[in-house]
Amino acid sequence: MSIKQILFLIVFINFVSFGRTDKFPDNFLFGVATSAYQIEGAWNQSGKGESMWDWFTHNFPERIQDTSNADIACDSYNRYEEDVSFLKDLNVSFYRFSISWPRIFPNGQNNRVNWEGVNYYIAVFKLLKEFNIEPVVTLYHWDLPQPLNNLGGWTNPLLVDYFANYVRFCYEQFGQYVKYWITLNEPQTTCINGYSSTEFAPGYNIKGLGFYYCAYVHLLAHARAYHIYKDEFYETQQGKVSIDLTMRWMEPLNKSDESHVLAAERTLQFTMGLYGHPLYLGDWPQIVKDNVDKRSELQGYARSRLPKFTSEQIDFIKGTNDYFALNYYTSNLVYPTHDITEDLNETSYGKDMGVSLSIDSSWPSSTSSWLYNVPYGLRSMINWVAEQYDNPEIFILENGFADLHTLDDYDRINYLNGHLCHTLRAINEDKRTVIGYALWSLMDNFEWSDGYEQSFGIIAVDFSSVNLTRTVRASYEWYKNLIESRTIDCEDFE
Ligand code: GBH
Repeated sequence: MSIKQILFLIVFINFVSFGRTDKFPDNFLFGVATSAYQIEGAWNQSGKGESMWDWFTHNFPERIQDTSNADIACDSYNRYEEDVSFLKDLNVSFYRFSISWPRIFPNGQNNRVNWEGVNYYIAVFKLLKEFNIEPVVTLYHWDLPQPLNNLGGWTNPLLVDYFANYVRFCYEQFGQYVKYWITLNEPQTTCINGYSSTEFAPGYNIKGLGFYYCAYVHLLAHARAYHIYKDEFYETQQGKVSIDLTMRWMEPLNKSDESHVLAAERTLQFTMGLYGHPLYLGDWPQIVKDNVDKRSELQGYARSRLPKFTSEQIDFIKGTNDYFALNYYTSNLVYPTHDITEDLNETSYGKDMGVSLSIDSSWPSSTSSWLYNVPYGLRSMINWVAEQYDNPEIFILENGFADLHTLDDYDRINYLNGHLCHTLRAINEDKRTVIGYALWSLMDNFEWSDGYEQSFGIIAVDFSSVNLTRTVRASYEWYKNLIESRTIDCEDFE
């Protein structure tokens, strides 16, 4: 045993036997999260159509660390009963999972419905209901039907209509089971990694344009999905609809340097604000308009690289978030690099912001290159969102830690403990409304461009075994205990 593990045990025993600690509010919701492409497998089983991630991993295996794909993944499509039994054992209040659009509409459109796929989700809903577990449902977690990707995917405004038909069908079929809907997962990630880099599907590196067009189409699609629910389903189903937004907290590299403080704020506006501002305040953030319009003009573009919303669109999008679905994993340090009138030969959103990002060498790393353990960043993020958007109800829907498949995952426990303590402080000391927390993830799964190399689960999955054996980790027991006691030891997490 390492010193760290011994220390953990002492803390753990102390925690179990004396139970003196901080307590979560009685109505605070604890849950876990997954997504369809990452866990379901059965990529072409029972009538499912091809998704853009199927296409991406099959055609560009070299873009995935271990050249793998999610053809089988955790095979949850066939093993959901086992997975739900873990949820029951954990005693979570809710389970966040996503519906696969191409499993419902194999070619993306509603002229052909795959009823086997529909029945699969109904079976999951029924089982959750039997165990009193609230489903928190993501309608889209990156698995776009490939025929729609062929039409330009998230750069094509027609996608708004196709998405509308798909979500209407989901509200009709599944709405009686669902109180919390999420329209789209992390558009920021899709638009950066998928449309401004080759890293994620579809891998279209449309520098300086993809980032904004993709955001524009996502926001319109979300607003459409929101209005459809309000106009056609809310009266009978009484649920809430939100878009899931993710952010790294941005800390000025030098807090006493005003230009660093401004650079950090600018970065927050270009990433979280790009979505939050249209949703809560109307239209793009002013700094985004100023910078992108200015640079586009200086670069000789006939029109700004930032698509304009009409005033009807601004009104249509504003006010369409019933709660603030927030994912938080990590933080960055920010410093300014250039004036936006400089470096004009390079077209990218990074140059539009005029900043560079780094990390603090004191932040503990994970095995994943981008993920550092910075718990106070979550509290800062919650406060930033609350201040910018007039105290919305915040629902943390992803937070988690990567390692290399270890069962004694004390680093993960440490990460989760710190983030939950900072969540509690945001509630108790900062008086913010945070209604719940979803741990990413219930189990190891296909981690996008990292394949199966990085594991995020509190349940380990042996991907080399025939039965895809699930084994609980130390963090699983820790989380189970936390859910039961609703208390947490926060002494070490200042
Ligand atoms: C979430 O993304 C996803 O919603 C979830 O599906 C995923 O499994 C989980 O987190 C863990 O990654 O460009 O250097 O940042 C979190 C945000 C954005 C983190 C893309 C990884 C790629 C490397 N992710 N990022 S980098």
